[in-house]
Formats: sequence, C-alpha cells, structure tokens
Amino acid sequence: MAWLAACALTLAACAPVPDEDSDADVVSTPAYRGGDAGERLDGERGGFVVRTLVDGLVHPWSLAFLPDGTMLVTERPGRLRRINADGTISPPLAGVPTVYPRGQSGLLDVVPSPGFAEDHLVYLSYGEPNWRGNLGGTAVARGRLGAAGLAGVEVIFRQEPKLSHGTHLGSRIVFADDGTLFVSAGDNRDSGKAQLLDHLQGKIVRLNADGSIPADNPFVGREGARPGIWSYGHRNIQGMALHPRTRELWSHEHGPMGGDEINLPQPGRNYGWPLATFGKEYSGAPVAEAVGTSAPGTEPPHHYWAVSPAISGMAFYEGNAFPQWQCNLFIGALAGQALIRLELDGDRIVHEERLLQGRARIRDVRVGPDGLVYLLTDGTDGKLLRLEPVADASALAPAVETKDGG
Ligand SMILES: [Ca+2]
Repeated sequence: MAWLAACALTLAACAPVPDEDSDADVVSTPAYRGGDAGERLDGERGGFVVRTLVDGLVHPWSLAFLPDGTMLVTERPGRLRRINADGTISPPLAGVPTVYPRGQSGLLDVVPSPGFAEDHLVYLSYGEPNWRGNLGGTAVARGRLGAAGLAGVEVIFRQEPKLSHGTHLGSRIVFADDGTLFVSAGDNRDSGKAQLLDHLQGKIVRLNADGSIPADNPFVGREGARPGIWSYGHRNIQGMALHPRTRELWSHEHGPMGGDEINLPQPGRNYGWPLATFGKEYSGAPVAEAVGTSAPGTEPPHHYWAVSPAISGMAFYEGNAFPQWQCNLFIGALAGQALIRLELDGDRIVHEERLLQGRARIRDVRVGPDGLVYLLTDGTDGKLLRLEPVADASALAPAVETKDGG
C-alpha cells in the first residue's frame, strides 16, 4: 500500500491550487436589478447604501466606464459585456480573444484608452493559451469598440514562454499620464522566474500604447533582460492604480499564506518575491527560496498583511459623493470577503476598516465618474454593486424613520 500513499502524495503535490474554478461552462444570465431597494449599512465614517445593480454574472473580473455613461464588464470565462445607462445588458461582445479558461485564468482586466472618445480603443488583459491549449500566459490585446464588439483586435503583449496551469496570471492594466501603460504579469506559480530578468513572469511591464517598448524603460539595452520590464520580484498582482495626487503607480499582490502586500513600484527595482516574504506556503512550511521577511537588494513592501485577505481590485477615492472617504484607498478582499478601506497620511497607511464584511468575495473596486463606488463580487452569481450616499431614506428597505428628521 506504500505505493498508493506515495501516489496520493504526488497527486496532492501536483494538484493546482484549489482556490478558484474557471466555471467556463456555467451559463451566464445577467439581469439588471438597479430598481430594487438598496440596503443601508453603517461604517466608521457614517452610513452608506449598497445597491445591487446587476446579478447573474459569472466570475466578473473588471469594470470600466466609457464617456457615454455605459460600463464594460468582463466575465472570466471569456465574455465582455456592455451595461447601458438604461440598465440593458448586451450579449457577449464579439472580437474578444480566445482565453485559457482554467482556474484563475480567463478574461481579466478591461480598460479604455485614455483617448477613447476619439480612438474607441479598449484594452483587455487575459490568460492566453499556448498552441497546445494546456498552458496559459498573461496577454494584453486591444481593439476598436463598435456596437457589436471589438474590431481590429491585436495582441500587444504576451508572456512567452507560457508557464501557467491556471494560476497567477495577474492581471491589471493602468495607463500613466505619459500615455504608457503598466501591465502586471503574474509569476505563473513558478516563483523563481520572478527574479529572472529574461522572463516576463512576476513582473510589471511598461509599454507604449501600441505595445512597443518605451526607450526610457529601466532595462532597455541590458543584455539578457526583457526591455519591457518596469519592476520585478512580484508574485500575483490583481490590483494597480495611479495615486490621484502624486500620480505614482501603486500595486498590490497576493502573498502565499500571509504576506499580501502593497508596493509603489519604482523603475528597475526588485520587490523581493520569492526571496523575501511575510507569508508561508499553504502547507505552513516556509517558502523554500525565501531568506526571510527581507533580502539584500530587494524593496520591503510599503504595507503588508500578516493574514492574507486575498486582495483584488484597487481604487483611490476622489469624488463628491463621499467627502468622508476623500483620498482613501479601497481594495477588494476575496477570501477575506470585505471591502478594505485604508486611510492615508501622505503615502503612509494609517488606518484600516473593513466594509461589507462576510458578504461576498470582492474582485474589483472602481470609482465611477459620478463619484459612486462600484464593486464586482466573485462567483457563479457574481454581482455589480454600487455604494451610494444616504440621501433618500424612503428609497431604502427596510424603511428608516426618524422622529426629528435628522
Ligand atoms: Ca515583496
């Protein structure tokens, strides 16, 4: 029987991380619920209303706002939809590249071009299959959005070789003010590659809008280094945003068991994975390559969580709807099932509150042009939620009554 035990051990060791299924064959039937009553919740900085706008989305991953008031939403199995201002939801739009629909892989981020009003370009990040269809890598494609979908789609970035069995692809896309874009590319659960400059695993890359390499990238001209790399030593980045005032890039990444962290990635710097981490392997063992919580030549995290919330989505709040949350940083928590609200003093994180605790896995958080906060919850019945100020108590359920009108 010893061989049986050994076989079982081998299987366990080789099994993909069982934290997420692709659910690629689940039928998506999204429905608009924005007319339903919202629910009032209380927070440290006052009450707010949470309203379900859409349900029935299958693993929605990212949300984007277009100038005409519509929204684009990705579903991880490979669908891109338009949610119109009147609440109608489009069928899956044409032109989306074929995704590698396994585990955490599939259609991921969606971001309009900064010049969308003129160029109508939409950028997508996704897990792209290799030619055999048995491995995936992070890729970015862009196409012009018309009524039926994307046209003229071209792939402007891809991880080669592809090493992912369905885990650790990232990925978020953020445009900087100079028109370049940052793309996070996960380590594909091949952690050592995050330290290798001749690989694109575990990196943030910086590209021109057409996918070409900016001449001032930090490793341009260095032999043996991929010139697209901006920063390295990353694990799995599912949140990036520009700070609204300093205009610097902020990112966060999943640690293993413990050690989720926030970084302010600077050009050419090493963010430590897997040499330095505050986390352990899921087995409880130390990370094999780690020398400790710090390592020579690597940057310490700007902020870290000893217990991983499993973070995804990142948005700084700037808007008029919630003055009490001005310049706060919002991050979704998957395993932690919460909306994390961080208060800042300059760049320093000085306070954390968890909103919507225990309700759902939160995959994405965005601030709309209306100043309201939009969330995507993860699951086969994923939802688009909106946080609104408490304005009209009569619109809420249950009815809120106060004698003094205050
Ligand atoms: Ca790190």
